[in-house]
Order: sequence, then C-alpha cells, then structure tokens
Amino acid sequence: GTGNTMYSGTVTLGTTQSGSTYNLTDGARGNHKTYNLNHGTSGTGTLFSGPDDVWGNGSASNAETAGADAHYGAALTWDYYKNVQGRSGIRGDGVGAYSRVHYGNNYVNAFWDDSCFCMTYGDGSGNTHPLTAIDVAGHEMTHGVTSNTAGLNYSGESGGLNEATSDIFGTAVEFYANNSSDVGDYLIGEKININGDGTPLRYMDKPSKDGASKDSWYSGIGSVDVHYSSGPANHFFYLLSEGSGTKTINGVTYNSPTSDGLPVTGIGRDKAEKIWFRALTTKFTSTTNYAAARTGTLAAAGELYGTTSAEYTAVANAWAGVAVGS
Ligand code: ASN
Ligand code: ZN
Ligand code: CA
Repeated sequence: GTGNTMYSGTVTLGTTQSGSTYNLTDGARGNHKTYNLNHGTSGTGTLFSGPDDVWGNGSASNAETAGADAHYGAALTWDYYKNVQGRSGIRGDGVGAYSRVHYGNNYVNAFWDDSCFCMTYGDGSGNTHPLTAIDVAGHEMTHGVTSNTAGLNYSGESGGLNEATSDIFGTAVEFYANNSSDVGDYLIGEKININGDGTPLRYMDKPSKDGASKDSWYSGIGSVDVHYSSGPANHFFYLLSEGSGTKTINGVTYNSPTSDGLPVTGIGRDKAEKIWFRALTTKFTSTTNYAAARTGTLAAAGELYGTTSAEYTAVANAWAGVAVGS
C-alpha cells in the first residue's frame, strides 16, 4: 500500500487484502498490525481498514495519517533489527507486535508495553502532532528489545542505560530509513515539536543542551531521571561514531566535547551500533551500571574487531570522554 505520512512523506506500507478491503497488517514483518484507538485508552480499538490501499493524507486531521506513520515506523524498526542486527522481531522469534494510535486526547507521549507486546502513540498537544516520528517509534520498540535481552532495570544507572539504548537504536533506525523527509540525525524527537519551539527532546552530541541531561558520568548520576542519566551513554555513542569536535551531518552541525579534553576519533555509526547491540544482547544484565557498560562494550568490541584494533581503542577513549574510566 501507499502511506501519506505526517513526517516521512509518501512511503510504501505492508498491507493485507481481505475480500474487497485492505488493512494495516504487514505480512512480511510478523503480521505487525496497526489499530485506531479513536481517542480511547484501552483495548485495541479497530484495525485500520478501508476500500483502497492508500493510507492518510499527510495531515493529522485525517485519522489514517498517524496510522501510516506508525505502521511505517514499525516496519523500519523490524527491517533494521532483521537486516542490520540479524534479529527477527522484538523478541527475536519472528512474531510481529502491534501499534495503537490516537491514544486519549492531547496525550504527549508514546510507550511500549511488554504486557500487551504493543506500541501506543498519543496525538500530542492539540491532537495535532502525533508522536509517530521514526526515531520515537524506534526508541519505544527498542524498549521491547531491551526487555527481552539485557532486561536493564528502569531505574538508577541501568535505567539510564536502558533509555540510552532506546535513543541509540531509535537514531540507528532513523539513519537506516534514509528518508528524505525525516533525515537521520543525532537528535531525538526533532520532528514532533514536543517543546513547542521546534527543538528536539534530546541531543546525543552534547546531552546537556536539553537543560537537564548529563554529558558525563559522576557518582550521583543514578539518582537522576532515566531520560537524563542516559546522557553519558548517548554522548559515548556519538563520540564513538563520529568523534569529538565539530561535524556537520545531513545539514545538522554537532559539537561534541569530552570531559577530559582529549580528542576521540570516531569509528562510524555502523560499527558503534554493532558494538552496542552485541553488548546489549550478550554482556549487559538487569543490573549493568556505567562501569559494567564500559567493560561489556570493550568485550564486545574485542570479539568483533580484536583487542588490538582501532575500534577497541576508540571504545576506551569514548568512555574516557564521558568520565567512565578503568
Ligand atoms: N516515552 C517514554 C519513554 O520511552 C515512556 C516512558 O516513560 N517509558 O521513555
Ligand atoms: Zn524510553
Ligand atoms: Ca532524530
């Protein structure tokens, strides 16, 4: 089918034909389905279906538009994990989840829920800017991947690492999409205008730009809200991918400092993603803290690239750049 999305332009959607109607069931991706809650807050509402295979018109006032964005974001997240990380679905068992859009009224959030194995999106303030952008979809569904792998507890330092894992792979999915309307960047939530002034929710190059996130580790970081204690790990991922200092990517200029003032040379986002994914799925546990994340990512880099590799050294240097040392 064809989706006329709010944030990603015109896209191809995986749909299913049933008699003379079509519905948002993606047969190529574990039968992932997208439902319309129509402003309710429980159950599944109704599966998006209709007489043609065209979904939405690019405007939030058309109920199908958020459905098209959500269905597209789920497909991209599926494709990223399958094609890049070799993981088939959120649980790794080939089974699709489902998405629900139009949750409540003026609901300014989106969330993954392990108990329904489902993804839910609000419509934002004024019901005019649904939280269905690519990085948000990838962020939220990655909470499902984390639950089914490391199981990082959602508080203290492990909670910050849980949140950072969602920001890292939300960003990875956004770059993977290679979508000309919602381009890849190291910003989180730049399309959903949650602050009302066009600024993103979070910045990976220098997390403190949001006014609350931490750029570097310190001994009290475990008592900070997990969406801000994620800062050092997001910053680590940026440094490892792109290196310190100033760099412009897809029209966005970043300026990433290091806590020790020493430069870090990046190894590219693809390798940084592979290292984080391997650490998440084979090294991290529910109680992994920042020191253990350093150990785990070094072990992952050693297995992937060797302990004498530039990649291994870059992992150590990037952690030093956010004040996580040996
Ligand atoms: N959107 C939020 C998040 O992913 C929902 C939550 O508080 N868990 O962090
Ligand atoms: Zn989150
Ligand atoms: Ca982004």
